[in-house]
Amino acid sequence: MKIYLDGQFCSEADAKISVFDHGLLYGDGVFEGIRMYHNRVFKLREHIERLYWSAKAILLDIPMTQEEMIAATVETCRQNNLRDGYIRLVVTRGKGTLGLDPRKCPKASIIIIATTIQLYPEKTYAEGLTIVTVPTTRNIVNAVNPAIKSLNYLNNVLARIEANNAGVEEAILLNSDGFVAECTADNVFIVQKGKLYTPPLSSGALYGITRNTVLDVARELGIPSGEPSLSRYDLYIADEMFLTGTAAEMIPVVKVDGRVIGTGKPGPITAKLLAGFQARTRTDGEIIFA
Ligand code: PXG
Repeated sequence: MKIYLDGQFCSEADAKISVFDHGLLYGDGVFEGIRMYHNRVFKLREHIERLYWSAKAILLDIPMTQEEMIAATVETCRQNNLRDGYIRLVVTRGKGTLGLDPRKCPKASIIIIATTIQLYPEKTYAEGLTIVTVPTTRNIVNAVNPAIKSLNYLNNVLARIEANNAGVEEAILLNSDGFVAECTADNVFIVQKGKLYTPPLSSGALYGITRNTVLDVARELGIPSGEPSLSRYDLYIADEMFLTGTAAEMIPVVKVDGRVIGTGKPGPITAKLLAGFQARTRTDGEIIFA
């Protein structure tokens, strides 16, 4: 595996950062997870834009332009001879002192890892996930805003531990008002009487790129959609439910907190949206090998 680290490609063994990097010491940095499908980096421009928005929000200066970052990401896929797979892009505050003041970190570090991933077995996509809501609440927007894709994922890790303790693969986090925000690494959708709903961005959900894609596909298919506040009750009485995320893609949910969703099987509107999503992965994104 060849890893991009600060402008150079190196082996995994040589891809090292300082123990004084504030990404490690304080979770001070930002990241993206991106997919390649069929020789294209899916929605690369959108991911890079969001990375720079996250960096802007924490006043982190990324020492290259968005176009250069796009080129470096595509080149990392080429160096690893990958046409399908998963990219993890990390920008840390860089090496500093043991104090947390970011002014002591003169230069951000950029890491690009391109590899393969399968988050869930095929069976789970066919049969659907069982999930639970967990006690850990989504970060409030005026603390570390959950819209920032920061290296501070401890809130999400805690929720994932609670899912593990409950014997399930994902967790629904509610916001401090008690409404559904999202899962630990995915946005949430439900279908009710032919309409598609997902929590609003103000709920504390990430501005998900897969979420946006699914809303676009719904518009294209003429499926009405809305972004109202959703409570656990709304999930329990949904006809269909699924999660969206770059790594998980679109995954059906068939049980929440012991309540069977709809028929207990992935639903027909989920299937239509999935087909539309898969079609887009063939045509949308930067080409890797010309
Ligand atoms: N919510 C959160 C909190 C996320 O971190 C999503 C939603 C989905 O967003 P996109 O833009 O990918 O549709 C994410 C995605 C993983 C993994 O391994 C995924 C994410 C972060 C960390 C790990 O599945 N991000």
